[in-house]
Amino acid sequence: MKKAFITGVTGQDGSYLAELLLTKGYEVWGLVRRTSVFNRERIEHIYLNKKNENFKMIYGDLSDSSNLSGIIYELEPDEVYNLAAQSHVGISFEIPEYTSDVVGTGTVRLLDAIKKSKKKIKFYQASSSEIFGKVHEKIQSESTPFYPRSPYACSKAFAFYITRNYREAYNLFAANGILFNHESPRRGENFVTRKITLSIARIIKGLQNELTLGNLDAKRDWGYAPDYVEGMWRMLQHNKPDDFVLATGETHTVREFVEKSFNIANIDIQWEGKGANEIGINKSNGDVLVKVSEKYFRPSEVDILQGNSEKAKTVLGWENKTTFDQLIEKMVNADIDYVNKYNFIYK
Ligand code: NAP
Ligand code: F7E
Repeated sequence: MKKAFITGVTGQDGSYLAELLLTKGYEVWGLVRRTSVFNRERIEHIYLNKKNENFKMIYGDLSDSSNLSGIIYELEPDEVYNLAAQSHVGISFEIPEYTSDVVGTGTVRLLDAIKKSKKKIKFYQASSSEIFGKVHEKIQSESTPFYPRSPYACSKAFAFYITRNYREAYNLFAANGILFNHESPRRGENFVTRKITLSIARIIKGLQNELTLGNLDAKRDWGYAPDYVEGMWRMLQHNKPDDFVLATGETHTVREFVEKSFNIANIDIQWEGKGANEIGINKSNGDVLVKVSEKYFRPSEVDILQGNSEKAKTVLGWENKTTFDQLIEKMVNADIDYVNKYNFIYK
């Protein structure tokens, strides 16, 4: 039985990856942080009632090197997936030092623990399309130069290079997955897609009046998280360690995401005004449903991302499966169900 260790198992991707590896017969160990309230909603269905004897949790933190070395020494996993991060780009401007420590130095801590192990351990690093930032090429691939635009992206660029360096210097099987945005009903509530779909569900239910956003014109290449964790696993099954882009190849504006999400709820949005004064109105009754606030603008923005995952297709046989419209439909419908079930929380 193969043993995998996942950092960030309580996050969106970690939860889907744990499910995938369990179906493939792995013993899965997930790193969890001590928190004053439990935050294990995304993985509870995996372990409650001893449903999966092969799923185990272990306390730790990417800021604690002795803890990480101890875990690697004790577990001797076959594969390590480093998904833990302070992953919010906007918030990284407010907590840059902490973000660099966890996202950047945290990766070296883990790599160094693996380097010292007697066992040949394969390592996956959750790299990000944010490293392309102010893009040098219209469509970004593994060969596109980096131009990071936030403390988060600068830290991910460092983590990318240190992963490659440990691969070359110490012959580690260490792979970088440069993943473009991927979303799901498990996406954190303060990322733009989930903020939109959850707000729409609350608006329909009468629990919220309007949705306030930042830059409506930013463009992203949005995929579906369960498709992407399959690509992570494939990277570690390949015969040599390498770096791969995973993306849909399409790009859409935040504005488009808003319009299509409201459409699922049979609401047509009409835009009026410009910049911070722009509003989105319900065409049928004139209600203001969307507002813009400068509070959500970033000090330096990534205007557009669009990925080319041809290499992952050719070498790993990985392809994006879920369309933009299917993703939106899944997220809006899941949030409508969620709010119907738990609406008392928001009253
Ligand atoms: P997420 O939902 O924000 O999950 C982040 C995970 O990291 C959570 O389990 C969190 O634990 C954990 N974590 C945060 N700080 C930690 C620390 N100091 N020590 C240990 N664990 C810590 O992120 P995601 O969307 O699943 O993304 C997974 C990884 O892929 C991240 O590294 C992210 O930067 C990267 N990435 C994501 C995307 C995307 O579009 N989703 C694209 C490219 C790259 P708590 O639950 O305790 O907070
Ligand atoms: O923003 C704009 C915002 O926070 C997307 C992380 O998983 O993907 C994610 O980073 C865009 C940006 O994701 C709001 O300015 C407008 O242009 O959903 P986001 P992100 O910054 O692209 C990458 C690949 C990662 O690696 C990261 O870990 O939407 N936007 N209005 C807004 N964004 C937010 N959060 N909230 C708004 O109200």
